[in-house]
Formats: sequence, structure tokens, C-alpha cells
Amino acid sequence: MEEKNFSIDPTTEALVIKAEKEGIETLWDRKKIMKTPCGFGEEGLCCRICAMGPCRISPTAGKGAQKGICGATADVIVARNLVRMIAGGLATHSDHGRDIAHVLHMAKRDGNYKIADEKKLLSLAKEWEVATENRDIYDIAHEVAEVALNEFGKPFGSLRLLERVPEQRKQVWDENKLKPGAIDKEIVTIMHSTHIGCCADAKDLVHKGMRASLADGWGGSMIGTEFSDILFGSPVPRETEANLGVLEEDQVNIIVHGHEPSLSEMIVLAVEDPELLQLAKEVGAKGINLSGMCCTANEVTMRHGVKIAGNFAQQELAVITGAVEAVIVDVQCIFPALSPLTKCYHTKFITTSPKAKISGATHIEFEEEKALASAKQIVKEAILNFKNRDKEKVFIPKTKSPAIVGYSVESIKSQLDKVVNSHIDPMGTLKPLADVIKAGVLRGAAGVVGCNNPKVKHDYGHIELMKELIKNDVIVVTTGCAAQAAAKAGLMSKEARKFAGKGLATVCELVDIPPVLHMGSCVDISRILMLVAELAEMLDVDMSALPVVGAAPEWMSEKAVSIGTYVVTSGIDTWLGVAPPVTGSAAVVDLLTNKAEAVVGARFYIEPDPYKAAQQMIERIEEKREALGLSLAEAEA
Ligand code: XCC
Ligand code: SF4
Repeated sequence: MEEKNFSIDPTTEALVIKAEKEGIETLWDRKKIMKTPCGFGEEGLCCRICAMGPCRISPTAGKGAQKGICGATADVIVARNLVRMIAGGLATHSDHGRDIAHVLHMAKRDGNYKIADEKKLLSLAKEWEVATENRDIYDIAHEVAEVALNEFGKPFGSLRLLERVPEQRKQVWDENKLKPGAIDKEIVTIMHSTHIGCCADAKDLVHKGMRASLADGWGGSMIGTEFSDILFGSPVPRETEANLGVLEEDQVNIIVHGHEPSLSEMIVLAVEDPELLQLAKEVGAKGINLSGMCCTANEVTMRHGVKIAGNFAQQELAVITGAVEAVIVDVQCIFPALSPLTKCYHTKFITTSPKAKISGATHIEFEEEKALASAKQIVKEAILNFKNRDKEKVFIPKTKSPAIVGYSVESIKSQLDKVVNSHIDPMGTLKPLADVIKAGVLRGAAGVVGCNNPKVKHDYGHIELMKELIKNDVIVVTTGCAAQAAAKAGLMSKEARKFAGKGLATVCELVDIPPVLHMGSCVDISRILMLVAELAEMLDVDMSALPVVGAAPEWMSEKAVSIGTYVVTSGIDTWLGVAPPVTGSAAVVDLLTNKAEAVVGARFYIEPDPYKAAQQMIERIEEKREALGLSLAEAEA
């Protein structure tokens, strides 16, 4: 066995060794076979937008093709490719948001989907001027959902949720024509402008990308978060466990994987069904053990404490344990590799979304109108599969870590409120947070988010960066697969205070929180936006003035490109651990990592080394503190 050096997670190492013994391939094997990535692709210099091409150009080589056949320069080709990635990410997040809005639109008092957070619904109704007096709550819900659904295609005006943005930021966007229109329109505009022979100005293309990205963070994603909270409840802190050690030898193991909570919420209900529990007993299992992967895990752990089996890079490994009866998926971040892989074990691979059929998988279409019945049918399939488990093949690593999850903006506020305030503000307040930042007890805050990417040692980018930040009194908020890395590494337990600097440790103790806060799935980065926006409002400064930074150390998806762009366009400097495919254009690199700052007050940094990135992030935080006239000296904690 050659030395394993691709993950800091012990379960990952152990299961890859098992896979090798069984002749099973994983993403790391395929990565190895891939060898060096295509240089043109890596730099963004391959264009296949029309059939005169594909055109691969090498402008820096000084020989060979300097331009595409149509005459597109490196700047144009790189910019077009980049903004198409943004459109892809925006489309994906927003379509998720739209689906959830549709679910609210069909919610019924006696249906499968009900309203869990009336307060949030009523406050959104008020925000959108939907009448509430003397109306049935479900009528209100349906109208609010309709308003949201119209945000996707309305012919005029910009998005309603942009009204949540502090004045200073609105002004930045107004002055620079960055306010997006309807969500779908932003996607269409990019697809149109990047067609052969349309927009050929890198700066303008990047501008379009930035504008569109805001329709993700402050549009589709935010709708996804708001409506999920209304339907399934706004998260509150709760305990869970994370890593593949959550699988149980003597139970039916079911993994939900993907993104939209409309499926997983019903599975959560179905596994508690007495008849199905009885059936599990009948097939010889002690019970049904539900756990999650990727963002679906985040959705159900935030609201129900469902255990986290692992993050993106571990989806194959879960199957390789030989102990999983079913992997149930909906949309996004699902390896097609799961289909042949599950055939090597007894695991049933069940797809449920018409948007994500995967050949070789069992497709049980999840019909929202009959949601619970569909969910029960799916769970039943899993239970009946228990008897096919090959005990010889089972290996469940012992490793798992306790974690506290569920930090929505509301729960952060009420947690702060409990300690510091005498309930002056019935909604809770961020004032204590603003105060400790002002005083320098906390130097600032960082959002560390994003995926796994085999270009980075699995979880290493996330964990080393987070540890450095909290050690330096920077509180970390996190979502997505980064959050799962943190949970697995124990950074979301109260004991993790020992990794924090003196100031942060004191705050954690007073407020009774871990130093790294789980804020949800990737669409829930909208929660982070709201947190930053409220903090800016409280301090009466622009969002870009705050000692707040963002990072995606192991990102890989188009969604992440869209996220990074809306975070920067919202005024928050963002560090990427993996370079996006833009290095083929010095002009585009300059726009993203330099010139953006003059326009939106923030820019991208590309830094694969988490220690260096942490250093730069802390320096940036201190610069912002100084500019705000906040204390430079270490405050007495
Ligand atoms: Fe996917 Fe959302 Fe990335 Fe994880 S973090 S690999 S996008 S599941 Ni969103
Ligand atoms: Fe080549 Fe231009 Fe067609 Fe792209 S759009 S493939 S650069 S000819």
C-alpha cells in the first residue's frame, strides 16, 4: 500500500484501503488516471461555443493560435467561460429555490407539506406587502409563494430581496448597474451574450457575471432558505454526530444525498413510521438509521439533528462500507459513479428527481403531491434490501465526532440575546456581536464554505484554515461540505473552544457556542449575507467596511463560482484555494483579483496554502479594523 496522502480524515483513508483490496475505484483513482489536467481547459482558453471550433488558443506561447476562428481573444474566451459557470451555478441554486417555492405554493393544512414557521411567513408577507389581516395562513402562504415565483421571470424591475441590502451597498450596486433583474433573465442574458458573435468585451462580461450572481445570493438561494424555513422550521441549535462512524452495523442504513429538503424532510418522517419500523424488525434489523451526505445532510441536521455521514468526497466511501441499504438522491453533487459502484455492493441507488435521472439507478419519482407515500415506498425498498447485506463485506470505521449545528441568524441572535440582553428587541439582536467585534475581543468573522476537490487534500484546506482563524480570534461561520469537514474534525463541539484564541474562547463560553458555527447548506450562504448585512446596518457602514472575509478552500462546482462572485460583489473579500479557469487572461485575473475592489470594495484572492490564506485574511481583517478606527491592540478579554 503506497502512502495515502489525499485526506486528513481517518475514515477516508481506511475505506480507500478497503476499496483497493476489493478492486473498487474511487474518485482518487480516477483523478490519478486523469493525470495532468488539460492546460487549455485549466486556463480557460478552450472555446467550444460554436462548431467552427473547438478553438484552443495559446496567446502567451507566442506561436500557434492567438485567437479563436471568430477572432475571440483570450480575454473574451476566458470571460465567456467564466460567466457561463456563474450562469450554471445561479441556475442550479435558483431552480432549487423555485422548487421549494412551488412546495410552499401547494402546502395545505391537511397535506404532506405544512407551514412550520408562521412567524417567518408573516414577516416575509409584510416585507412583500402581501395582505395578512383576517386571512387564512395558507392563503397568505400561497400568495407569498406566487410572489416569489414571479421573481424568476418578471419583466420589469429588480429583485425584491435586494431591499434587505443596507443603503450603502444598494448605492454601490446602483452606481455600477449591478442590480439584477428577474432571476431567469439574468441566466438568459449570460447565455445570449456569450453566444458566438455577441458580447466580446471581457470587462462587460465579468460585469454581467457579477450582476447575475447577485440573483443567486440575494435571489434564488435566499428564496430557497426562506421558504425551507417557513415549510420545515427555522433551525435552532441541536446536537448531532458526523462522519461515517454514524452508520450502524445492526440497523437499516439509509443515506439521503443531494440538496432539496422537500425530499429529505419526508424521508425523516417516513423512517419514524411505526409500520416501517416494524418491518425493519421483521427483516432482522434493530431499527432504521438515517444519515445524510452533502447539503441534504446539512438541511436535515440543521432541523432535526439527523447525523452527517460525510461530505462530497465521501459519497462513494459510504457505499464501500458495505453497510448501506440505500442511497436516496435528488439533485446536484451526486457522482454518476455511484451507479456502477452500488452494483458492487447490495446498496440500492435510488434517484427521485426528474431533473437528475442516472442510468443504472432505480428511479422512484418523488411526487410532491403524494410526498409521504413516495417517501415510505422508498424507505420500504431500503428495508427490504437489508437481507441482501453481505456481512463479510461490512466495515464501518469507528470514527465520528459530536457537533452542535443549527445556527440560523435567528438562533445566533437569540443565543446572544440570552446572555447579554434583557430582551429589549423581541427578535433578538446582533448588538453583542457588534460590541465584541468593536472592542476587539473578536477581531472579525470569516465564512469558510464550499466543496471537496481532489486537487486539495480532502478536508485539509477547510480544517487548517478554520483552525488558524479561530486561533486568531476570528469567529468562523460555515456551510456546505466545509461545514461537514468542521463537524467531523470536532470544531463544532463546545470542547473546540480549546482551539480558539483567548477572546473567541471567552465569547464562546459566555454565549455557549462552538467557535465554528454551522449555518446550513450552500443555499444558506444567504444566511451569512443577512448576518453581514445586519451587522453593517448596526455599525452604520457599508458591508465592505466590516472586518469580515470569505473563503472556499476546496471548491469545485459552478455553484461555488456563483457564490464566490456574489460574495465579492456584496463587498466581502474571498479567498479561493483552487484557481478558477481564468489564468489564460491576465485582464480577467486583474479584474477579479484587483480591479473589482475599486467597484465593489472587495476582490478575489487565490491561495492554495491554508496557512498563507489565513495570514492574508487576518491582515485584511486588521486593515478593515484600522480603517473603521476599531481597537488595534488585543483587547482584554
Ligand atoms: Fe456540492 Fe452542496 Fe459543494 Fe458540497 S459544498 S460539494 S456544491 S454539496 Ni455546496
Ligand atoms: Fe472558436 Fe469563436 Fe466558435 Fe469559440 S465562438 S469555438 S472561439 S470560433
